[in-house]
Amino acid sequence: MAEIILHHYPTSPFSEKVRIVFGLKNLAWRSVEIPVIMPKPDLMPLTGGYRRTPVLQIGADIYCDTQIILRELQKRFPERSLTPAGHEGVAEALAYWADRTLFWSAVGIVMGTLADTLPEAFHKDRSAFSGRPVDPSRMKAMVPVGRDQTYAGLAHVESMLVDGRAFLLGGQPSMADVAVYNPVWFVLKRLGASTSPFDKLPQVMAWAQRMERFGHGQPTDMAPGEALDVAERSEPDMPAGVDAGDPSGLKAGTPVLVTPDDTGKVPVGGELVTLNAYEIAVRRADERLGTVVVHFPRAGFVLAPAA
Ligand SMILES: N[C@@H](CCC(=O)N[C@@H](CS)C(=O)NCC(=O)O)C(=O)O
Repeated sequence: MAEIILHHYPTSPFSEKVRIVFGLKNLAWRSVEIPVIMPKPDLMPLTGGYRRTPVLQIGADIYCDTQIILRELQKRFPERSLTPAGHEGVAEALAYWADRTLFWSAVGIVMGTLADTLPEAFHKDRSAFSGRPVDPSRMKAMVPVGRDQTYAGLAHVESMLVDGRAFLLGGQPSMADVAVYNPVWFVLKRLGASTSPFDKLPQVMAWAQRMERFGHGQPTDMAPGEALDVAERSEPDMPAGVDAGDPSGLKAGTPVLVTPDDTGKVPVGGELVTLNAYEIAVRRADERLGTVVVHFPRAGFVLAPAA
């Protein structure tokens, strides 16, 4: 199998969600550091426009969004499963809540507290990314809201752990743990362990330490150009195909656009090759790289025929 390449940057919490899975599964991987803000000229040829962080590359297959990244890692490396048998749906649903709700509350604490230290270029980039103005005074005003919502969300996690279990769904870590760890890690790394409301959540703090101990597996740096060379000389894997009974009625080979429904809403165009309840994949041709297949999760992405 081709090497696992993660395009990411150290301070990215969604990247930490993937790095901790590398640790959990004890994987060797290649690390390509990408810019924190646009432009990302060495990433765009791979994704066709998707700009968010992280992106996973395996040969000429490109995985956008941590939902599909984790699904693919789980498929290729089933040992130390992240979806405990009989609890797959609960693990996925809790992870989706953490990604889409808890995460933003934690962002409110971190970004509001650091607002005055962040450069103007960052505020401008994140305004375009989120589709609404991001300015220091608004961010600072949101800190109490972020704190309270993080408290309300993590109270559920605290109550899950209070019976002495090591991880959210039992004795082994699952998708739910790595997804909740993402925003928890973000606050603790950027602002420290005394940040409110973490002083009120002893079980969550002890659990976060258990999670941190998994580490990041074995990363080796890779230059961005080398990752592009890997894609250029690789062929994408055989796609899973389009479900005949898919509610969209779309057929394999249809030209489509795939766009995140929340942030970084840049459409990626290509020919539909995979469609099911969990995944959308498109084949696209890049002038330098040749053919690549770009994979997205179904949840949280808008799929439409290209006009
Ligand atoms: N749903 C996406 C969210 C990814 C996301 O929002 N990542 C942040 C960084 S942690 C991002 O893309 N920020 C803007 C950027 O890096 O350009 C996922 O699960 O991968």
